[in-house]
Amino acid sequence: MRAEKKLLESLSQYGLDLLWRFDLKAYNAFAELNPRLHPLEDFGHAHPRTYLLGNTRALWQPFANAYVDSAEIQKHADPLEHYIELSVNEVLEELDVRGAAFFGHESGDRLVSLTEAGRLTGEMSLGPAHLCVHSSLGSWFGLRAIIVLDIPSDEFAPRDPNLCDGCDAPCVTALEQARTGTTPPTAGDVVSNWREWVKVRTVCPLGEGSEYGPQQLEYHYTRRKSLIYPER
Ligand code: B12
Repeated sequence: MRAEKKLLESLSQYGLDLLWRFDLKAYNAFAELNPRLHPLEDFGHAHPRTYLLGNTRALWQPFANAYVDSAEIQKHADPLEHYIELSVNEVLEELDVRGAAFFGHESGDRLVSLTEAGRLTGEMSLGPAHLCVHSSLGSWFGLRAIIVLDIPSDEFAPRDPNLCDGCDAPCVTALEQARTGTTPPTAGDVVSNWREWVKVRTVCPLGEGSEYGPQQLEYHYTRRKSLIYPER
């Protein structure tokens, strides 16, 4: 547990404030069934200690401060993704165990399904609008990476909290209204109609009080660099 505490403390300084455990073996079994996914490094353990890393709105200030201070982050095509990689890699290097990180923005052989990892944590439900939903955060959180540590662990059997049971799913109506373009939708479709896409989150009965601030919100949907400055 020492490594876990240190990991969360270090990552939180970068605004990466959510860390949930899940079973890599169960994820790898899911990946085997999906032709686009690949089983992830397990360091030779049946159940290596594995985490899903995410963030709440706490990410914005540390990220915006780092962006203002670093010409390297500023010139990167995707500053937020670059900031997350830099931060996680730095934290992993400081640990006294080996670790591997697989980021949500990677593709090809390194594509991961963070929503499946989310489901396997037992801390959230995968809602009908393809977003993971948490009892207090609603869908107001980002999922960033899977972190595997070279530490043996036990099997971990999650219990689905079934948070969407009994809900009349206003998110599905909002999703249908937001989807004006191609099937499946592209990132470009989301940018061009982003205010409608935001409603998929705001109509959820969960997550009140966890909403992103205005800049973080618009940035996540549009990736417009001019929005990156610390919120006042
Ligand atoms: C590709 C992608 C998209 C594509 C989906 C294209 C499609 N298939 O229809 C587009 C560009 C439309 C999209 C949009 C958005 N996405 Co998206 N997306 C991803 C990404 C990078 C990869 C998904 C993937 O291919 N997984 C691999 C496959 C094999 O695994 P899978 O579990 O079967 O994945 C499927 C579903 O996840 C689904 N899916 C994922 N997003 C969406 C969105 C829509 C509208 C639909 C129909 C399906 C869908 O499509 C995948 C392939 O079939 C993930 C990050 C990740 N690596 O997991 C984020 C991710 C799922 N997206 C996320 C978010 C937040 C969004 C947006 C709200 C924009 C944003 N960045 O804030 C929007 C709107 C989503 C909504 N439902 O309202 C979050 C979800 C967080 C959460 N709380 O659940 C993730 C985890 C990224 C993150 N940074 O946190 N996304």
